Amino acid sequence: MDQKLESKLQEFSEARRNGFLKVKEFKDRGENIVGIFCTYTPKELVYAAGAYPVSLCSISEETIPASEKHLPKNLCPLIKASYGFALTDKCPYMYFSDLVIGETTCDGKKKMYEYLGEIKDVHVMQLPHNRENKFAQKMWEEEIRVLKNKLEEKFNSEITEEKLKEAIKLCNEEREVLKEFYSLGKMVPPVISGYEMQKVLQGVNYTFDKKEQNENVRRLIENYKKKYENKEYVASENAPRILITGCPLGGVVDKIIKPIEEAGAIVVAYENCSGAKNLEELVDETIDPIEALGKKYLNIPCSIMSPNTGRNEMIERLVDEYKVDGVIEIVLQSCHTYAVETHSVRRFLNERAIPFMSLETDYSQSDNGQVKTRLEAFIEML
Ligand code: BJ8
Repeated sequence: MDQKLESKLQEFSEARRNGFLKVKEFKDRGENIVGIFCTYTPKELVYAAGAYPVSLCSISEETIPASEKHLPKNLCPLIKASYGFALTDKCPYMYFSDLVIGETTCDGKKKMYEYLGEIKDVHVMQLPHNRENKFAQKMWEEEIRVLKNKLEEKFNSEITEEKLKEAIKLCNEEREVLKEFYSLGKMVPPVISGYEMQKVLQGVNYTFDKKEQNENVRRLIENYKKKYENKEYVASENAPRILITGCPLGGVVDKIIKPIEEAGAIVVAYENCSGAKNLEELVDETIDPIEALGKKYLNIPCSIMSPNTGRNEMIERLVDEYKVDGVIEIVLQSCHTYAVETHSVRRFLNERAIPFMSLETDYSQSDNGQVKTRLEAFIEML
């Protein structure tokens, strides 16, 4: 790999750690930080309030024992880790957040926010769970207005229509660039590994200067395109092509993506929250900004919605566009909504003769061997 490309990738891989220093620097110069957990957060409002959103979804098991003093053991590791980091003050993003925004997504998260509210200033948005309900869109728009008021009050800053439109433009530009980046996965033979792709997609959760980030991602895209022209592929055109779906991957990238690619397959697309689910749809810049935010965010096809037909439709489209040979679903332990939805995804893909496997795991290392064996067996069968 050429040095420039390697150093850019390194920057994204280390974005979370580098961001720790940045966030302190920002606080020292009086900037406001808002911690967010979920793809449903309309982060445009945070920018429009003159603050910076930062992702709080914790991705290591380090603080899980501390969180289990208050939370049950059989709870999703993402929820336990997030709460654990707040409890132990070990995450600078959480520590420096002036406000934390949560949404009523799954039961575990919304109950955890009650305890988190004892440690931090937490604002919970009431998210409707049936987007087909005729009141859902209006209700969600109201929730967006309530958040707008909260941010204005908290940061003593008026969110004008102009500022909001500007923030929408900024976030759409980021989405467009990232979409172009992950579309590199369409190339046959592949020029980018799923592991590298994931590092970049996660790194952007911890960068503050979005204009600089966009330029860096554009440079990466150009570099990978050159590699394609020079026939510098990372796998052969016959390597099995994998789509990842399911829960957020942050805490299990090394456990899942590495063994898939070490077994000779290549992850070409992510349907989950670091990929298409979050980035495919833009916010409409031609209509009222609150209505546009309401539409975009309510349309996210997460399993906490019921019904959630959008997820299977998106998987089908990605399978087609990225020439996918097999779909692997990751379910974090005790995530009921994804675990229940597994049957619907399996049935949908079986009907189309698309190989599918679902894998339940957590943040620990104890099942590494078992996970690797199952992944290898699936890939061998493709
Ligand atoms: S939009 S995927 S970030 S809710 S915390 S639901 S894993 S039991 S994170 Fe999520 Fe928003 Fe949906 Fe994306 Fe399951 Fe764990 Fe709940 Fe989770």
